[in-house]
Amino acid sequence: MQADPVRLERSGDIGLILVNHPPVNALSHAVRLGLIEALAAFEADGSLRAAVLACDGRTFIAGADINEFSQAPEQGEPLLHVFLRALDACQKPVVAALHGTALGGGFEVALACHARVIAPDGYVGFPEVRIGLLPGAGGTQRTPRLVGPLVALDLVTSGRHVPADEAMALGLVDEVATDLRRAAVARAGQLAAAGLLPRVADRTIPAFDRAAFEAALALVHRRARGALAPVRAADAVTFALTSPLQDGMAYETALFRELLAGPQSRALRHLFRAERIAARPPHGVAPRPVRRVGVVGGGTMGSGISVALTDAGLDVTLVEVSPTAADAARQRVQAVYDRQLRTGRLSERLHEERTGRVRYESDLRALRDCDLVIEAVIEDLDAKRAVFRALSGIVRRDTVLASNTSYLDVNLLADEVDAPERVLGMHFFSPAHVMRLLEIVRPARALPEALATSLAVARRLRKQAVVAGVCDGFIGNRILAKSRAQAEYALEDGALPADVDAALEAYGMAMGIFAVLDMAGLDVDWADRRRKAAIRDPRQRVVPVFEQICEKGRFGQKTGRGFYLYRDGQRLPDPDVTTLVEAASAARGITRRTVPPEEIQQRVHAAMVNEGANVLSDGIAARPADIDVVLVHGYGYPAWRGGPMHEADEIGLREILHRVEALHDASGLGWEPAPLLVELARTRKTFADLNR
Ligand code: T1G
Repeated sequence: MQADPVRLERSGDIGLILVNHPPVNALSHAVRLGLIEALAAFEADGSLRAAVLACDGRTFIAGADINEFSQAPEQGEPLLHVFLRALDACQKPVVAALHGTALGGGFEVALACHARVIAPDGYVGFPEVRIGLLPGAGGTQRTPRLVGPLVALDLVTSGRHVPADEAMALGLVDEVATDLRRAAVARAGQLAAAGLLPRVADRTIPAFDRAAFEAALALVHRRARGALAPVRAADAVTFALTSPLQDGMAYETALFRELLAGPQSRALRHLFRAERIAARPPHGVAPRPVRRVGVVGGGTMGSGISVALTDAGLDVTLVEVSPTAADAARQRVQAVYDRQLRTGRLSERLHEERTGRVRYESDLRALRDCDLVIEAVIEDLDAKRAVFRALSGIVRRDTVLASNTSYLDVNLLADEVDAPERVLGMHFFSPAHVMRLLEIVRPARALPEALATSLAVARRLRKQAVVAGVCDGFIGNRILAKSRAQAEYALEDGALPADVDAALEAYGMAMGIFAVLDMAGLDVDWADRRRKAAIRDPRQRVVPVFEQICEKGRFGQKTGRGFYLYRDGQRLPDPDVTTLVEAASAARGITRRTVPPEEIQQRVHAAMVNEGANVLSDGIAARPADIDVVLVHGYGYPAWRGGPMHEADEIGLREILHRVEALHDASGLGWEPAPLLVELARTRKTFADLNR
């Protein structure tokens, strides 16, 4: 049993209430109990005239202990409110010393203190909405009193982390101090000497622009796309504008309990754990240090990967086939940074530093000192083989060699090098400097050190890594191919692209499947579909519309027409596509019908789950939760649904099996129920049982 996680020490006549509960000083039951006891001891000690509340380790309290939420409610006593009420009643000043990420309940504790001092590299925030909750210990009521309703609304509904300098500018903290502990002790002494007890709770809501607040509220509702927590958090802030603090706290608690008991928070807390388990490195294996990274190929992906690596502080050398091509790559990287500068997302200093940190070469030998090389040339096996063969004679034997391929067999690339155990796939998603998902593709001979190294680089890039086995499409694209097939079948059955996309967006997807295809460019997929057509069983049901659109040279947004017509920045139904779809129905002898949105949603979801079960059986994904992480972070699956496999458990696998059997009845070969799904349904087990 760990020693008491909270202790009371002193610095002269200033008390130090210190929390030590690794890894993030979460407000577990023991910590809450310790805080109550330490505060009482501080108050009772007449020789202490003020106190500082601080934490050991990497961060100030980063929030409530998420693991406790799935435990029985009685575990929750004493609630955080008990400690906060004791703080409110305290007759001696307590100053919070914030470092690392003072988040959620941690920042709510800080708001109940009499002042807040933060380290220059510290952050504050309310990430509760990211796990389907809202600040449940006064955050929605104190924050509008401290910094006004508009800032409060932004913080509690976005969940974003606010850096120290912005927190100071907004008035969330009172001081930014490099010597944090000393500054907090000094401030506590000053408050005591002045006899001041400034409480956020004593403040009233400052004057604010009501029209701006109403507009911000409307934006929260629009952006929620089915997520409940941001909307409820906005309700709580709105309630604060016209209610006494205690009434507001009671209302906030009611909303908090409603969300905690609901499916969305269960789903988002599932994802919180799943993301960390998916990215966990092999136990006891040290990653190799990576500072210099080579990128081969400076097209859209190669330049995007170079930006992601540069943003993470790595030294990047990008190699293209010629000086002209290398310069074109430089221009692509430059364009990304110029846009960030123009839109104010990047300072002049960082713009200059980052654009200057990438080297552009046209000779692979420039990569000889690299610790990692990422190949991002065209999706052609021979072209990639040639790169790996050449690299093998240039880089060190322990340099990790990774391919950005989206479906090719990485084992075949490993065959080309002298030390195949250091070869794997790092499948980025476009745009590579934006999309969080990174599939780490592990071929048969890859050593744990190579895997650990690529996972460490993913973490450095702040990417969400998921390890995949080698198959056509790995995890995400393999599942997407099946769900997209169902979307195309729905066209033949009677729907139009706009109907399918509307149904999927109503489901919470960021964008409908056909709109995404038009945005990415149909030509990208066309090559892949031709490749698959060459190896596909001719008895499988295939809808010809995609190919027919491509044969007209229509590749989506970039040509002004694809599944939709693009005019004056608008996406419009294309009558030509309607004609093609109707002809496809006729050719298959289908009498077109209205396909209800729920049917489209269920068929697409069932297709994902069934193929996900096959992906698991084939050992391509280690656990169902990894599949959820891939679909949420790479394919716009609504996070508040937890991912397709989690959602299947929520619906029930017997029902899911019935839906898959219906797909099989309607579409035949290639739609057989996955044996794993059949087995789980038969034995009344869940995918969650496989996540352990
Ligand atoms: N509870 C329990 N464990 C937590 C935790 C938490 N709040 N936060 C992190 N961990 C574990 C995590 O599972 C991992 O464990 C390890 O710490 C390192 O995390 C009342 C109700 C703080 C920014 O939502 O955002 O307060 O996998 O890998 O990348 O109103 O963790 O190693 O075993 O993420 O450096 C609100 C969630 C809670 C913060 C650090 N707070 N955490 O990121 O490390 S609800 C949050 C994070 C609340 C109040 C409400 C991040 C981080 P393991 P990590 P990191």
